[in-house]
Amino acid sequence: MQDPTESEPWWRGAAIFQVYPRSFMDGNGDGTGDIAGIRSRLPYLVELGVDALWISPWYVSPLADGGYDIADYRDIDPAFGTLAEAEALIAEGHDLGLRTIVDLVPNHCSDQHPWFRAALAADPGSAERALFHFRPGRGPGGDLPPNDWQAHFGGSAWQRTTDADGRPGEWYLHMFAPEQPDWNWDNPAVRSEFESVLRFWLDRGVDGFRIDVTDHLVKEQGLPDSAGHHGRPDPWRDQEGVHEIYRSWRTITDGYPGERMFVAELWENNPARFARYLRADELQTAFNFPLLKSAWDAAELRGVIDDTLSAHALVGAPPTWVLSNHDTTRHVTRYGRADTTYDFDRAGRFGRPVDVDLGTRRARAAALLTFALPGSVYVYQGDELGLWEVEDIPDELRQDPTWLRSGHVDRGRDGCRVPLPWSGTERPFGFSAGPGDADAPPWLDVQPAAWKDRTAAAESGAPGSHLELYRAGLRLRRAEPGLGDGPMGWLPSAPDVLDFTRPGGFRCVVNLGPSPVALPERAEPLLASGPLEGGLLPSDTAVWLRWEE
Ligand code: TEU
Repeated sequence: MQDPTESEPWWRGAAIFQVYPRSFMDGNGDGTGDIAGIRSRLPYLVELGVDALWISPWYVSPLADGGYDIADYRDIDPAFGTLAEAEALIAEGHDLGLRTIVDLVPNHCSDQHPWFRAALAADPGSAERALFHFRPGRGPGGDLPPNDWQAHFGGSAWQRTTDADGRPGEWYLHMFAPEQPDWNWDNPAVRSEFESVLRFWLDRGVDGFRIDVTDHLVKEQGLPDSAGHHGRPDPWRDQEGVHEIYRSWRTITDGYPGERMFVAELWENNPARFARYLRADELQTAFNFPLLKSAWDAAELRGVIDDTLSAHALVGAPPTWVLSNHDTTRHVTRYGRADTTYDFDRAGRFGRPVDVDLGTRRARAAALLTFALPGSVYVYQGDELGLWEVEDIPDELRQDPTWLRSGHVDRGRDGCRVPLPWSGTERPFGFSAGPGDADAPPWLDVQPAAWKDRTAAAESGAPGSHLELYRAGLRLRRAEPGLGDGPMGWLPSAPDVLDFTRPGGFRCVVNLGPSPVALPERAEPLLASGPLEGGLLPSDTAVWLRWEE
């Protein structure tokens, strides 16, 4: 980890913790996580050893999509607190050496956003409707959607409106839920609004922005059908015009002190297309999802790491490494299944047998792997505790719009958003710090009883716990000059083993095979994800070493 006094920007090697506010910590006993709860846990995050927080949307929202449906980009939803509390959190974080990245959702807003309400009330062809993608339907009476696009949550990407006289009217585009109308980024008024939103939060001291669905903002002119686009980008994403937006945003953030940054949410498998967003005049970093999607397999992981490093080297950007987030099945569960890969086909994997102990061992090894790789690393809340995906959620409690929109096929993402367990041996495990008995139950009241052994209190100070492994790993990562940003080099290894070095005599060896392997000679273990037995590195275990070349 480079010395903070060096000239290198902080985001090139930072460890960043994702807070999903609704499920992190409830500070007032109403059963919903909030800013008071986050503020109360800042010492916990400092002790964990992270450099920054990424806070998922905390803005005014009807929560049709967990807060990614925003009705006011410049204010905090009362369920989470107030703008003054948000400003206090940012300042308190800075006093403790923690930076704050906020979530920016520019592709769409909530259907309760005032500008969308005005668009619905306005006439076809009006300036209000030009802020979004309103189109007449096709076919007799305009009863068919304007094109064949499908929403990511299922169903058509178009919702028909009803005119003031009660007759069916135009349709509007929503690449996600109908409650999330897409902004029309060809409209200068949309561009200037978001430049204003950027400045609003930069003026309040945020250190960066996580850009939601970064590649979706600009759609192909004419909104053509997706059929027949084989080999070309989908007409709703990765269009050339999007880069001009990010060049203008980069100019804005570069005008502020303190190395303000962007991290792009970019589900882009083509490394060359991915790297174009990270050019020197665009975004500094992007989530590297191929590693998250990869199987627990040495050859596959080695390939992903090599592709990642070469794509980022093209543009001089630091890679990022992430294993889970609020959208993906927690990796303790993924790595505990026979099929350890991930993609959005959750329905096909749901309910498959999970060996939690195996998944936990592999998750521990994966943590040391990602902490040792070049670039920055993200930790999703609860990963540091070794939490697994909660799959046995009663269907009537599911709130993810994918459950409804997929026709009750995809049970969605609630399972990785269960409120965190902090203390005690009974649910809700200290999630609420309110007046005690009067506390309301958590908004998603499905914490497994077995989480009593994975609360922060149970693991804090417990030798060999997940939390203590994360603390030791992040502490060493910060202390090691060769970790964080910078080069790495593979060493020859058995097919099931990843073995690489970082500057300063640092070496990381991960055994992904079924049998123990010999530890390297002339090497002193610094930290291991599990017990080392008689000079051997057991299966599904990682070790950090000081070695002499
Ligand atoms: O997620 C977008 C996302 O993960 C996928 O829908 C992906 O963009 C799509 O499949 C294209 O490959 C972000 C947020 O992380 C998520 O929580 C929101 O629900 C979503 O955008 C809408 O804002």
